[in-house]
Amino acid sequence: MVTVSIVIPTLNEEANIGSLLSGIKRELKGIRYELLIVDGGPGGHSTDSTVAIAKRHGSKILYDDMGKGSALIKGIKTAKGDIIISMDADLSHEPKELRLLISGIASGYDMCVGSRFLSGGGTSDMPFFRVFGNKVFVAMVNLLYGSRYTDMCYGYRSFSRRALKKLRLTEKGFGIETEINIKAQKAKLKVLEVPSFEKKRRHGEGKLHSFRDGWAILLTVLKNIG
Ligand SMILES: Nc1nc2c(ncn2[C@@H]2O[C@H](COP(=O)(O)OP(=O)(O)O)[C@@H](O)[C@H]2O)c(=O)[nH]1
Ligand SMILES: [Mg+2]
Repeated sequence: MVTVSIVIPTLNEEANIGSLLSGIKRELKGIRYELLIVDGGPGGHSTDSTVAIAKRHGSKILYDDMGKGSALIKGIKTAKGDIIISMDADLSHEPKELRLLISGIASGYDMCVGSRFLSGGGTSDMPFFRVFGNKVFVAMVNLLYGSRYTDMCYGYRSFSRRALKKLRLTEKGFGIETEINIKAQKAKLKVLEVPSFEKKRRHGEGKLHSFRDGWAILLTVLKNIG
């Protein structure tokens, strides 16, 4: 039977994580899966009860001290499932889309990426300048690498474990999604974009800083050339 690993990077998400994990459990009844929380960033681990709540839900806990990318890479290394899913903890990603992401891999794709810009997708969590910045990065990557993505910096995705392990990921921060898109294209992975709706973060503050992280994403786009 196919097993699924859901990898969720967290930093102070106590107000969101319980509902998220309950939602995932409801959605995945009848499927074998593991929940992997990777907690902590440059300033340390979560100082709230994120980890305690995740443990109560039966999640495995890993710790990291760098950033979202580095947390995801750690989670991916530890994941045991045939299908690996990356998901944010802030309730922006709807558990009801999980089955579509799982079906894509079960149907033979290497990677299934959620896109907010396909019909059926959307976002209520992106101010105009972020939509603009995202479109610039999408256009650059498509031009430089010959891909046809419609979205770039979105973290709701599924992968076949075998394909993902080929990518040799290194990005420590919010450049991780961009690095994955570029390396998947270079490795000629079979990629399927699926529409996804990104809801507003339910509680707490987002950790992405448009300019600092935008700069890091731009460097990611450029440094993978060649
Ligand atoms: N482990 C870890 N998780 C992080 C870090 N920064 C953000 N996250 C998590 O990554 C996910 C997306 O972060 P968020 O701040 O919502 O970014 P945004 O949605 O792009 O604005 C959430 O689950 C965060 O808790 C970090 O430094 N370390
Ligand atoms: Mg968010």
